[in-house]
Amino acid sequence: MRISFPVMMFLLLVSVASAQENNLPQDYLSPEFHAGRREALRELMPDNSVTVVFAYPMRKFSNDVDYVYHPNPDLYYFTGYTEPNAMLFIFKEPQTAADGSTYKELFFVQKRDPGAEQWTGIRLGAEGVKQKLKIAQVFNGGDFSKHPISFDKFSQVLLYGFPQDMDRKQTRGEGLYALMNQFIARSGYSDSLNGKGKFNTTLYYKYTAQLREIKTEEEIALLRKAVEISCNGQVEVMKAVKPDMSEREIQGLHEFVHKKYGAEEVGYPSIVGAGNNGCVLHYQENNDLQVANRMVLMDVGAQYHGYTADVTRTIPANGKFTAEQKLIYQLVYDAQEAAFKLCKDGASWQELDKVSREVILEGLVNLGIAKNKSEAGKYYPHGLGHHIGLDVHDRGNYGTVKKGMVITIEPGIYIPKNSNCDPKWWTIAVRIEDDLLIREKDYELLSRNAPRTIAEVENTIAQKSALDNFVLPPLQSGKKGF
Ligand SMILES: [Mn+2]
Repeated sequence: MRISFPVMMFLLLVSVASAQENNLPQDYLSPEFHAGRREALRELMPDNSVTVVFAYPMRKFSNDVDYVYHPNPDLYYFTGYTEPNAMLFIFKEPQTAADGSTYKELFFVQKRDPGAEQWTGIRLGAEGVKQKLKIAQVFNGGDFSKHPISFDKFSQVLLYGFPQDMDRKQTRGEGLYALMNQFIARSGYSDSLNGKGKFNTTLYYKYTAQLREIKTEEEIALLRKAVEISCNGQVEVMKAVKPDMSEREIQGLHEFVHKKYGAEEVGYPSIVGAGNNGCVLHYQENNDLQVANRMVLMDVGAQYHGYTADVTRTIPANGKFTAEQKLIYQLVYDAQEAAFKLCKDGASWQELDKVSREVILEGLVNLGIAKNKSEAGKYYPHGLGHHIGLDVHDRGNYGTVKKGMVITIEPGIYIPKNSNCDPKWWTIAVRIEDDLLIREKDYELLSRNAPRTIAEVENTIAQKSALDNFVLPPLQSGKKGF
């Protein structure tokens, strides 16, 4: 068949356009993953119960601008839905509709709205959720008031409770507040009942922790990627770092590398603290204009498709650790290694913490920084580690470490200015944080690509960086006559 030139051009344009439309990531969690998680929850739930999961609220950034929306990790885990204004019910037993059909879930989502979508982007709507996320019973939020479901008959309603800072006075419309208020009115729930009677927050927390703490293969693939991206960020920053850089600039380099690899967000506000700033555990001002000849503590994690890494490296900005810095760094490193050795299925969190803490406390006493272990404790004021996943401090138990968990091991020593020790130790802050996948007999160090020994760190800083030639012109806007 001969195709005329105009038709050919048309087909070409259509194919180019559709290729562009489809140029999207393909490695999201599958509908089967989410369905499997709902089924796993259902198996744990007690007889005659329902679990309720609400979307997170939108948060105001300024005037008529909202913060970038972050979905409730639980709702994402059970559905894959990333929009606000939604409410999910998961029933233990199949429920019977008026027409005799049965359903195991109900999902109310925000409706399509061309006017709103022109401003804030395409919504899936009920039909889109059915097709894309393969959930059977999906309705617009506005349909909840008409749905005949009754909550009287359930012996237990499992839910998290509502954020305390939410204004729930708004009752009209189809948004999250309307859904919550209608749920409250129809179920008899109130804040004072939270955790009492049939409203069970304890079981909700227990079951979601039990599920989310053990990662499936699909989740591990995303975490592996988030961690690898974060490690490459650490490597590139080590190669590029110079004493005249600012904390903000170093933060930007990490986050540029994350985005270059397609990570949407950081999993928590990036921590880049030079010298004494490293002693602030969750420092996030990052506003020191010159890291100078100090150590820089960099706790930065890429978030990829909802899953976040959590990797910390502490490096000398001028490329060489001082003698004192080396001694402290090596103590933290040894503490981390002591914990690593015990990491496997069945290990106890408490034991991991104890063994590695002992290394640090003893070391600080031996160096004369503290008179005894109890005094040394103030230089290590946090726990050894935590689960990572959809939350950086992911839900899970902290009793036994199990196969399939992904955890951080992050000992640290922080000696602030004016501490009760020789001033030569002051302002030294070191944290080394790695991400581990627990296996039956050992672990996989997911963050192995980030240099960790003193020699590896110094050798990486000595390497050239493409950014060495990336020089921006000085700003003129502060000058007279600009
Ligand atoms: Mn951490």
